[in-house]
Amino acid sequence: MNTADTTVADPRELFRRHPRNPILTSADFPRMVNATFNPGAIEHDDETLLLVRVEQRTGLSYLAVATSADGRSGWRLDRDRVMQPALDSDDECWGIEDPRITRLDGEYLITYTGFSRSGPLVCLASTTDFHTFERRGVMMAPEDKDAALFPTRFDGRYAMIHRPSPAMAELGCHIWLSWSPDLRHWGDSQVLLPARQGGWWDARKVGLGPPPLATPEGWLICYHGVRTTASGSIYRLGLALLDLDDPRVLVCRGDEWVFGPYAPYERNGDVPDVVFPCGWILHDDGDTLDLYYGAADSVTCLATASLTELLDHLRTHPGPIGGRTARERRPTPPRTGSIRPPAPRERP
Ligand code: BMA
Repeated sequence: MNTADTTVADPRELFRRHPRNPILTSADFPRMVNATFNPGAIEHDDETLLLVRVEQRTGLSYLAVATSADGRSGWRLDRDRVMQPALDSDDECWGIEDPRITRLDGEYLITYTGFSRSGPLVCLASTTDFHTFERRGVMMAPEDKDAALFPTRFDGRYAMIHRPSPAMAELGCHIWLSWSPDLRHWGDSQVLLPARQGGWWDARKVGLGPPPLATPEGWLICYHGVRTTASGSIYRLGLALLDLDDPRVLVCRGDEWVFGPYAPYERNGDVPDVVFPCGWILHDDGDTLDLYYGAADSVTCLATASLTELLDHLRTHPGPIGGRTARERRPTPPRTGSIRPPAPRERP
């Protein structure tokens, strides 16, 4: 291992850190803030747009827009392009965090965590320009977070991945999938990707990273897995694939983590040993995938991978799905009168 290069853990790593990481820090903000991390990402107006979580020196977070022509440098922060929490509401009284952006039906849908009086919950906002944001309300009651919408509907219904937390922490925090006809009423919920058990890197807690990405082999999922150690938690990233037409079916889940804290800015910060992506952008070549992530709950970073290599990796590193096989995980067919299973997806 080359200990002199702090950006390359091992040349065989699938994700390569940008040499100028961190690409955004609190020093880039005109006003003093504590940290900027866990960004959502999307292409908008021929630019890369990040919606970064900005933690103020009050401890509460808001969301700020940062744009760049190449997605790597020259980030512009516009004082007026921000989404502030509704501090007078129960839902967001302690800030808003960790946005994921999905383009659907001509608008951008932003799922984010509201820090409510009863803990984290899942909220929705929409925008067409990232100048003004319309609040669409709470979608999942507390405790729930790490939510993102699919960029398509299935048989007319919206699908959302999210992560409720059980009151009994020893049961583990698993990733769920829920359905809605209108983005307000959610149901038909099921565990999609459970935390594994015992010695696994993703044994205690898992949560979705960026929104699902349509690939020829299925919906690519990047999720964080949390390992608790004697000196704290380690947040690492793994991959899984869902069936393109029926995302309830977990087709494959990798065994190893594919990205973890290594560089100093990931190992040191407010919360050490955390990499936490909320957005990724696939380039026009259909292969270059830019992953935008928060490091150590302090700064915003970029790592790049080849989609082909990620899919190859999943093919060659299949792991246990979490105790049950994909077939067993498929819900029993609905009885007469209940909601129909999703039909083939409408292509994004
Ligand atoms: C998660 C979220 C993230 C945070 C991570 C590590 O539960 O709250 O916002 O980055 O923990 O602290």
